[in-house]
Amino acid sequence: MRLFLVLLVSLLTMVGCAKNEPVAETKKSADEPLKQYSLKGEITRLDAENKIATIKHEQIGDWMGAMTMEFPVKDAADFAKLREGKHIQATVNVQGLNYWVANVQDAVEHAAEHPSEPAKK
Ligand SMILES: [Cu+2]
Repeated sequence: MRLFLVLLVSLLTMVGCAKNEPVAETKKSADEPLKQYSLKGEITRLDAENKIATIKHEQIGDWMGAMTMEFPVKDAADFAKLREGKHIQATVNVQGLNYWVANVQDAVEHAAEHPSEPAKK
């Protein structure tokens, strides 16, 4: 009986350890649902080595207000479309704490608004 208890305790300990493996940190963002927002802004700086664009952007849905910040651009073809001073529209993918820009296009003139876009909360 005592042997059984010892085995049970060590088994439980192992299970406990397995649960606490450091997978949690990387898993967190990947498990989050992917959200997509449309972005409009002007490229103010490009870091070709790290494929990071600094974009002075307008309000991005309910994600963030207008500001200038750096965005990773994962796709090389998208990054190749970027020029400093250029106005673009694109999609911002947001997943947990990660975000990146995709679907880069030349900005459409200001007349085109987004009346069909529902207010998401
Ligand atoms: Cu921002």
